[in-house]
Amino acid sequence: MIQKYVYGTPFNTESVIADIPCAGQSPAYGRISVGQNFCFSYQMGKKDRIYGLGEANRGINKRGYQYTSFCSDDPNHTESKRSLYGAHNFIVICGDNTFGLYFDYPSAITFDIGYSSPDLLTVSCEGTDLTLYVIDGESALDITKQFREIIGRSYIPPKFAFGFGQSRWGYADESDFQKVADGYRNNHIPLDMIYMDIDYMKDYKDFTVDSDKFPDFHAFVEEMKSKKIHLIPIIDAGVKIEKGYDVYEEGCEKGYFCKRADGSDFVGAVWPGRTHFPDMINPEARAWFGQKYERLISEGIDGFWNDMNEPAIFYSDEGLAEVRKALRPYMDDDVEIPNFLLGDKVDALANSPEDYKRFYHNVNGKMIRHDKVHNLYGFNMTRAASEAFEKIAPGKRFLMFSRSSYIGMHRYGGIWMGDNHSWWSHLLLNLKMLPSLNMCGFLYTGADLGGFGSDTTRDLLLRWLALGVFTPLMRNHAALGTREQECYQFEDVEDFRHVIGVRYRLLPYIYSEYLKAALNNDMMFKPLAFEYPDDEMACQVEDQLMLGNEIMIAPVYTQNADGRYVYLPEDMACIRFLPDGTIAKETLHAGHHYIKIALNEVVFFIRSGKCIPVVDAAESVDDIQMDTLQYIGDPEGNYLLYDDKNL
Ligand code: MIG
Repeated sequence: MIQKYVYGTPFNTESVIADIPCAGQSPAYGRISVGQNFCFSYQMGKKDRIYGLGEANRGINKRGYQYTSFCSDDPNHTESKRSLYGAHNFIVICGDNTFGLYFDYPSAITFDIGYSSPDLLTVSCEGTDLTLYVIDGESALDITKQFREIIGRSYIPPKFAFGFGQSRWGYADESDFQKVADGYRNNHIPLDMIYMDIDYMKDYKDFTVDSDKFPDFHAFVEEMKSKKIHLIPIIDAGVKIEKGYDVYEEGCEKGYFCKRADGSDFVGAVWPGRTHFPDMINPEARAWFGQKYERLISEGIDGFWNDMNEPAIFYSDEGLAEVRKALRPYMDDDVEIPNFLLGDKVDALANSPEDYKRFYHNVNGKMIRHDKVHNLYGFNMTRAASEAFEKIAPGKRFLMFSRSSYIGMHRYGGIWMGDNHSWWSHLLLNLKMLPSLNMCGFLYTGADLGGFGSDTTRDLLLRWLALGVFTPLMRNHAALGTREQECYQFEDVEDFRHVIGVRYRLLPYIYSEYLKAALNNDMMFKPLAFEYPDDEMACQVEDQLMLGNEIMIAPVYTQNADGRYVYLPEDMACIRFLPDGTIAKETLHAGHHYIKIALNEVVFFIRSGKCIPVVDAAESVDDIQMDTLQYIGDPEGNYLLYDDKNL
């Protein structure tokens, strides 16, 4: 049962699409106080576990820390960070009382989950206009499914998007992409996508392609397609200010950019230099921006990733002027400079909360200051694209994922987990975010495998790929200046061929489970606690997940380990994809086991009585031969297979 409570006059975020009558103002759980600001408080039971918050730091059980939903471009996801790129305000309290809460509020909102006081949950925000949904149900999973139902069906990508993709910030011209294509194809490592980061554009102008780097882009896209490789360009939020650049000129003319209080177009610097931000929250501007994707689609492009849409701002005109002024007195040789003053002032320019108060959205003629609806920007950029796709090519599925998001965006695209590092801890963080994201409707997701920032190592990449084998978005991506981490750059390439090959062998399973999760408002990845709520041991597990209805995954996430401890909540078959292409199966009893897992093996567990489909390895999704399909696991098991031939 879902009850809706409305405080003040909330902004319509369109995250919930079901019509639910208002139940008043006093929910059955917790206490509400609305005065200067809004606060929900609830006394947690000693053993209550708190799930949710989508893309957030720390554990699957979120208890013990404080998180703020405020979409942030922060490339250092250390444990102390409280905000990442998304704002996903759904949690489930699981324990003495089990219920769900969704705070539909588009600005900064803080979840103090036993941080200030161990048993106290508070959710508070500065504004007092919001909608709260309280969900009762039989279990955490049941509550989650009810929530998923009111926010609408999750995005379904085209089938090729379940293949493996290679990306790197720095690929610039045809020869760079050709090298990657050859590196994979010549080494027979499977590949379906190569991602185009910002350098394909002409001076970082959205929807342009640099013709010096790509003399005949259309032909190049087709040539890649003939090799069964899809090129997936990035689109950034900011539109370069440049006379003669039509997107800029049209946007100015039609008033489709975010404006300052005085009505002039707000200026923020990003990669192209000074830019304007399309007013994604204004429906007309959104339709206009979305239509621009058609240019690349007409060149044969069928997938995109939307970046910098928190929106990230390096600095604004106003911010820069202030800093220049503040630093001027210290420019003479003989002036003493207070400790850190220079660096701090300059650092504070980027993504400054002050800048988010400097521009406005035009929503049906009403000017809304950006900070009040900040968390909706990335959502609506992706919605712009997706709604345009439907007009440009009705019924066709496009690959689309975004960096920033709000609940509701899951209907339009997926997300990637942003700028992680080549750290073992981020492999585990990747795992932990999967079920939380699924709770909020984000099914098409994954992290930069191998790690984006810092230098990766061969073993980290292999272990990370062995998790990535299971994530719908399976992409290796790295930052400019880091060690090259395409799979063919490392010794014993056959290990990479094998591990990624396992993804293709499991593709019918991954695809089927994805579709089932999307069509049934189910989670593809679940914490063990959701599947075995009465097993106290299972409820503690933070480094294994249930995938679909049949399997459990338990990847290795520590360096130099030859395996790991795994908890089996029931008897299961341990399945081992060996590098020689054979599949070993060993039945294990419920309980704890040390499982040896070599760097070049992929291991997972099938629940008793269940079986899953497996095919032969292939070098692209299109090359998968369905007539090689067999089932592994319990020979008595039944499996419902979903397939779409040409999507
Ligand atoms: O300020 O386009 O998260 O994936 O490679 C960095 C360059 C901008 C951030 C994205 C990352 C991408 C990078 N972008």
